[in-house]
Amino acid sequence: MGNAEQMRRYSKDIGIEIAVNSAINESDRMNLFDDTDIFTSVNPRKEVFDVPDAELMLFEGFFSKKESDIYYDVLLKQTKWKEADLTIYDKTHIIPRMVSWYEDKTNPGADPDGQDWIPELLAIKARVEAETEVKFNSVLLNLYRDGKDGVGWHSDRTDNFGSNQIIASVSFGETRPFRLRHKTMKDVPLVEIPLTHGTLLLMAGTTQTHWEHHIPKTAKNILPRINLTFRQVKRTFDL
Ligand SMILES: O=C(O)CCC(=O)C(=O)O
Repeated sequence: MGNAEQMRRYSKDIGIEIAVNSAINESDRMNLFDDTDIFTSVNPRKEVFDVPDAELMLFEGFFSKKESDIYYDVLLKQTKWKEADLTIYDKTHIIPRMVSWYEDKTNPGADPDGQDWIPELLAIKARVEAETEVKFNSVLLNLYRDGKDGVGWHSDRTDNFGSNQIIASVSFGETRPFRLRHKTMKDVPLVEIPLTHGTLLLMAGTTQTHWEHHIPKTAKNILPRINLTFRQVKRTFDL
């Protein structure tokens, strides 16, 4: 079974419609996630971004091509994806992507709707923890079904995550540009990072306080992308 057919089946399994571009033939499609030579290197390519008020570090090829293909397939098929909504000024909007939330049940005040960790997610978490020497207790999975899915400018909430949190972002599937802009220093250039299959991006220090990020939509006919943001959730309670 070719990738296009697999993709159609997975999309049917998880109840989403994925546009199939008839102009892309089967062999091109099978090589879609092979179009980079980063996987030929033994060690991931590491890049530290020299920008004010942020600590940003990228590991391209953090997961090998083989690992990335397996995790992509498993997460696409086995995740209980759901639509989420966002209320702004009393108006509720469906957000253009699907999500799934996992959190340690032992975390005080843990979201009761959190899914149960699956072995593959625990394995990804362990690799990220070994690299960062940080323990994460939760992860948000985002599924961008096609170019119509994206995420608008925002920074990750710091109220129940604690300040100066570290966020470890892992991407599988279609490469999408991840854009960052400084919230107040308008002369600081926009940063654009293509998040390729198997990439790990670390955002630490005051990144969330001073910067916003987004994934733009695109009219291009593209395949799905899965993003995982590992977090350290510390919930606060009114006693
Ligand atoms: O998909 C991404 O790389 C970013 C996801 C994101 O911004 C978020 O989960 O808050």
